[in-house]
Amino acid sequence: MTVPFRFIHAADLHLDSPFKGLAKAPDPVRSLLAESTFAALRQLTDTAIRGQADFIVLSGDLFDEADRSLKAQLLLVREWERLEAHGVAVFVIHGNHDPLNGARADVKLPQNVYVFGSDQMECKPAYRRSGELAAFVYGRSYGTRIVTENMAAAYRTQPEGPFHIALLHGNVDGDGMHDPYAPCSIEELAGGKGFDYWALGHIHSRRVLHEYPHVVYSGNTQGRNPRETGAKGCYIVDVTASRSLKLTFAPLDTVRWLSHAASIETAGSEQELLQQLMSAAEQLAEAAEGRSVMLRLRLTGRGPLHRQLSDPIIVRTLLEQLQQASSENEPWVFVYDLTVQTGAAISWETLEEEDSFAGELYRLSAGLKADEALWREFAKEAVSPLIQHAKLGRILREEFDGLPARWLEQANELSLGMIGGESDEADKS
Ligand SMILES: [Mn+2]
Repeated sequence: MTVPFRFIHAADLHLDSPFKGLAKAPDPVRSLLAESTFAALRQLTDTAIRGQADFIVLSGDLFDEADRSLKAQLLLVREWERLEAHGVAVFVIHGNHDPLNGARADVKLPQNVYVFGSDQMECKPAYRRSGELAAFVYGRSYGTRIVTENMAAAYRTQPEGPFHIALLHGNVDGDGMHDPYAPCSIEELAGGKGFDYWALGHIHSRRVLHEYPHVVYSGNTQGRNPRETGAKGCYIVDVTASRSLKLTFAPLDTVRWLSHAASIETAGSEQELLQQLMSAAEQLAEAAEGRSVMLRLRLTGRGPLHRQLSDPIIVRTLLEQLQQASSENEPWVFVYDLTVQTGAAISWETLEEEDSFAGELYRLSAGLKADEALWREFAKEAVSPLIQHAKLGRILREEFDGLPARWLEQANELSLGMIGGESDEADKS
């Protein structure tokens, strides 16, 4: 038996992230993004106070830079003081973005905050706000930016603890998208080490890797780039007297990054497509529940507009129109990118039988597709007149064996799309 309690697990706050590459975005977009990591921090405090959490664990990368910005440090302390006033303790480890050897101002932390050192794993008791012992919290910070040893290997539980929460900033099971810091395996964490909850940081997408014992990445608190899509926030963890756990995700983000695929199938004109995209953006904004949205739109599918969309001026104009329609009032939707992945409205079945140039081209490419050596030879021959060209020649003299196979598919799509467009024009005249 243990006393029931509630804690919050968050990680990777990356306070004061710079949001590079948005020089062309309008001012309201850039300023809301610049403040978004701080807004998420305030939301975290509010969530803890409103939800009457007993304590918070933060699993590394609180700051974006090892040399912490003064603003980030001061705002963090202000939020921690708010938590102190409500009797909420905070347990912190630092990660690869904010190791303990980074430069910082001489900022005094309030009494309710404990920052784990980097020499070895330490253990601290965590109490309910009413005073009873709830759990033991274990952690170890990064001393320097790069930690390639398995930190978890040296984690040990203290026998008298009622519930064991381990804070670890690291890469479980070698996620190739993230640096291989403090590597360890899920078997190791979920196996007989005796911890009840591994509060992980480092991987920015939210994942529950195991239950009983729980091995959990809370993900970061605010998306920071096009790869970090969807809701971002923290887990509220309720532990009952019988030691069963309930995890509730609480979103903390103020700006949400989304990627949306829109088919061009039913759009008969550019104007119609623009209308469809605008209403798609509106729906996504509604689903974001009052948050602003950074939106990438991907045009997909086959349709009559395919040929027009191969013109970059048309795509840019559509994007400008979408951008003008948004980002004026908060919450805004800012379409930062419009990607075209469409195909021509071609009926492959008809083409296969068709007695036409397009039909012949289709049959040729179908034949080449079936024989890889043949299409590479064909490609080589097709570009041979360009070999004499000063710059192109250098590229073309390279190995043809290394050409990606999708090029054949793309060439097929492109050439048939162009021919299809021409015959459309002919029909109209
Ligand atoms: Mn991080």
